[in-house]
Amino acid sequence: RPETRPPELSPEQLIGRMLDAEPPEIYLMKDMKRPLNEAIVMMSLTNLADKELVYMISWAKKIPGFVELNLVDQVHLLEGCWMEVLMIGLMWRSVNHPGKLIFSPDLSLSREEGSCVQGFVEIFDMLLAATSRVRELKLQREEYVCLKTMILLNSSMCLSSSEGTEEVQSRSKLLCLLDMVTDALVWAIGKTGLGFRQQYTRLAHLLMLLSHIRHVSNKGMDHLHCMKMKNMVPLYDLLLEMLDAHIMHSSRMPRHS
Ligand code: AOE
Repeated sequence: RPETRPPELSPEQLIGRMLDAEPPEIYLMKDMKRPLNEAIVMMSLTNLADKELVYMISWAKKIPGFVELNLVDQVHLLEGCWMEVLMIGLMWRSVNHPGKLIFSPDLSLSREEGSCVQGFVEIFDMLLAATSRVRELKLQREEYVCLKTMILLNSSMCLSSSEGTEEVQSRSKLLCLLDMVTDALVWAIGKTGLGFRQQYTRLAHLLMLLSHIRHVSNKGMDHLHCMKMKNMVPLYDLLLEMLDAHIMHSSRMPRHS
């Protein structure tokens, strides 16, 4: 495979760039009146996700090499990973608050508060369990940004892509980027001062987290589709339009939903 990596970007520098790309904290600026009901919680979560998705697009564009991929690949990657990226962010924010999910600094929910939304407790418990695992592993910020970028870059790995020269080039760029992020993660783990054996078992544990996150994300998507049927997520289509315009300049991709 051709080496397209800019030699000046060391693992340490790549991590620096990923740390710089981190999205800001989002405040809802609404005094959450309690007790919460289903409509208030879902409206707040949708509102939050709207804002986060806009930041997510800017985040992805700041990942070195992402904007050099072809546009169709950029869209597929974001489409394939947005819920997982939201969820790993949520786990990261919640890691020091056992039993709670910190959706934003002004919207944290306990399991009981979550249970007012139909079908939410199941997802909630999976998110809490995954967050506990993150806590046990004592995930470091440097490792976290690597994992999040891996979620993005890996999200359409098993989608068959066309065989045109541009597609093949973009695909090999993508694989090269993923290798760079892997090197960065290995470097970050190496910094923790663990022995060799513990370093690669840690690498395995961190990567195994990603399969849980994919699982919870799939469950969350199912749940979201149920909610949409109930007309609880009114901004969904609006947001889709906005994102299409944002990502694609000239809209020529088939819209799903
Ligand atoms: C998790 C983390 C977080 O920061 C916010 C949210 C808010 C909603 C939560 C979810 C979460 C956790 C799982 C929940 C879900 C509601 C139901 C589910 C609790 O069980 C998610 C709110 C989602 C709002 C709809 C957004 C539609 C986005 C469409 C995106 C898309 O199709 N494209 C093409 C754009 C992707 C580019 C970024």
